[in-house]
Amino acid sequence: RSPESITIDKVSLTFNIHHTTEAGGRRATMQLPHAAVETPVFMPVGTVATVKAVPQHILEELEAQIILGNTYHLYLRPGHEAIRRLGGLHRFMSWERAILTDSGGFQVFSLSELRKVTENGVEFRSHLDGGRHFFSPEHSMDVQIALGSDIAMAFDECTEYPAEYARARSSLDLTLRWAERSKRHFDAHKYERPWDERFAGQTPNLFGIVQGGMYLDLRRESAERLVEMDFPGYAIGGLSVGEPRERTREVIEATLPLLPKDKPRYVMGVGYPDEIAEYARMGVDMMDCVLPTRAARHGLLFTSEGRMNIKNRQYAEDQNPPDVHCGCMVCRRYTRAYLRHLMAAQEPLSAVLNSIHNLAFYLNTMREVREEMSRAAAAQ
Ligand code: PRF
Ligand code: ZN
Repeated sequence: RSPESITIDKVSLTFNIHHTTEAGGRRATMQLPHAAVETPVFMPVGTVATVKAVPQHILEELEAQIILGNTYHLYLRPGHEAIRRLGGLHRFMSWERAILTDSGGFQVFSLSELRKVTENGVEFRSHLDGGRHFFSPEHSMDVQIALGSDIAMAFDECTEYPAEYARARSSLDLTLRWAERSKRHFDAHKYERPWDERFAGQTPNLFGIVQGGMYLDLRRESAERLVEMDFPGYAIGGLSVGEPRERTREVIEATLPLLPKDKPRYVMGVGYPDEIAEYARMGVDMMDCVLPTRAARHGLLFTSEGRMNIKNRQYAEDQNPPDVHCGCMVCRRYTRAYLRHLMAAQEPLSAVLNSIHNLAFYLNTMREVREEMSRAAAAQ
């Protein structure tokens, strides 16, 4: 439909691996339409076109390279057609770096009310006003294409935990049928992205999502079927749904070798700082999590000495920075006593400063893993 699609069809994602480690980790550059992303990367979550409490210019200063947006939320408000008319999500929120959008499946399951899952899709009521809506794989693709993200996700069902084998099996089968429908519709319509000069000849990229609950044979089948469909990247979904951490690691460890080595691999919705570092060292290239920003709003700070509840009385007259080993813009300037006061007084700045530090901590954690990989490669 777009005149560009007739004349140009540029590669929209390249993944250049610089170093690999014995443990299977890799340092790479993923080139997307809007930006290059150094991996392994942590992606801050910006559900409703904002990473809660953190303005875009500060995300840039923190060197966030790619952020998440959510199909479910942006479809409900302000609406994907409005965002398309406003030039796409990047222009709407004034973010020039990369954006990944989640397909809405997971959010429908975790947020909406009165869901009804059928072969065709999911009927649900909005968590905002109770209005009725329907999401199908095709509709999720239309919304993500209208947003103009760099990476779109297949429409999947995140199998709940715990799930019996038969339930995980039929949930996976549905997700695989939805993956095929997602891909077919996406490929037919990806040129209908909003007009954006950064796309010149390029399009969003669609990633497949491995499901299968905690059953390794289902995970294998899921990975194999998705690899046959040939996506430019693959996610591992259905984790961090209440299972013990050891299971999460086991599923990731079993699934990674089944995914193409030369394509990006993304684990959705994890985890604590030590977990994201561990998974990156195992060969996970991308991760996202609401934890740094959500915990920040509850006064929980991640530091080099572990977790710290800034509400605690013991910090009332503590003049140290939140994390003595962190050089972020918050730790360079403010004290624990001040952050505790802001929290006690329920001041909005509390959420801002806590979120900035936690994001800095997550982003620095991944930067250190990348540097560690380069040092290991240089020493060989
Ligand atoms: N599927 C999708 N998004 C997700 C997940 C999933 O399984 C998870 C898993 N916790 C987080 N976000 N589409
Ligand atoms: Zn800090």
